[in-house]
Amino acid sequence: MSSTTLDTPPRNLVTATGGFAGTRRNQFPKTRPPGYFSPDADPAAVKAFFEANGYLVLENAFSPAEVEALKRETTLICRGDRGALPDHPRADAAEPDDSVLQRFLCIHFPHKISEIMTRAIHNEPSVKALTTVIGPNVKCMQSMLFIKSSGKPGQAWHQDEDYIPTRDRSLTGAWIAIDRATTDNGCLWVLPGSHRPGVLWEQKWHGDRRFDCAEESFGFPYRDDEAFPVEVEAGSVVFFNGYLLHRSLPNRAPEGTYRRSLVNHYMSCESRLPWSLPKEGQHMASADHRDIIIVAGQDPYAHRGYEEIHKPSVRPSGQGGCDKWGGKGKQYKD
Ligand SMILES: O=C(O)CCC(=O)C(=O)O
Repeated sequence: MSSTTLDTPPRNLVTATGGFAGTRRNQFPKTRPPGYFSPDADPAAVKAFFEANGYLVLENAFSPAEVEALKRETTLICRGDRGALPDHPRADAAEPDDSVLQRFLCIHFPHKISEIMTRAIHNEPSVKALTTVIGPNVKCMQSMLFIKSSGKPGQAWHQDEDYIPTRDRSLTGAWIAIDRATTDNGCLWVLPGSHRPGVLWEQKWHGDRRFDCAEESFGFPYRDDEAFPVEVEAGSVVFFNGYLLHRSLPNRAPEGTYRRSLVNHYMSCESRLPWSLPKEGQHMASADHRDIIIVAGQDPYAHRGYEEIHKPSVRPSGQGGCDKWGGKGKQYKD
């Protein structure tokens, strides 16, 4: 994976912080590793685990009915029934759902066209966890809906702050499992504790068919065999810090199965969000992307107003090449 460029940190990255503190309802995986919490868990334990490891799992955040609603909505979005998607005409009513879903790896900004996806951003147990790990004032700026049918690739090692920069390192992903996620169907893998150095590692093109068009971070002092597979039940949410190295592998489960997940990104309201270029005459340091949703507390910059900037887009899976995502230099090795 990577050459060592920093002093190698202790190998046992997961601290002994108690991971389970609440009412266990499901039995998957049968023995929960540290870091799996229920919505009634002690916030101090949640915060301690997250700060030490850079991730945590909140089980039963979404009810089975809410998960079913997200599943149905995913199909309607892919069919084009919630609004046009670039380069993807609305599906013919006669086309089976499976055939439609297989056209997509991921749709960015689904909340822009879907009330159900927007509602998920405000999911109560998730917001409680977010205020525990981020602070009282929380905003959301992005959503991504992964469909990932069998055969579809994963995403190489990366840190989300490489793409969505905050000023206070508060970026937090909330990865909502719409299907049970396992190592077979391409669950998330994390390098526990890798957020702590606060370094954004360089990135390069990987050329590896296991992964989509996004580049891969390299040069960090962690090995693949230190990674933890975050296997979760549908309805669980994996929270992870924007500096945490994470990846996912392809869905290798039998044909006709999916690993759907909705990933929403949040940060503190106190931080400006230098995500889009400054406006004319504006200094880079005052740039503040205002296409945001306040989910908790106060927005100290409310006087700046809010904007609608993003529209849904379809993320390339790499199957048709990566020309539209990073240029023509990106060739797969095979
Ligand atoms: O769900 C996946 O496969 C990858 C998600 C991811 O890397 C992210 O949300 O940053």
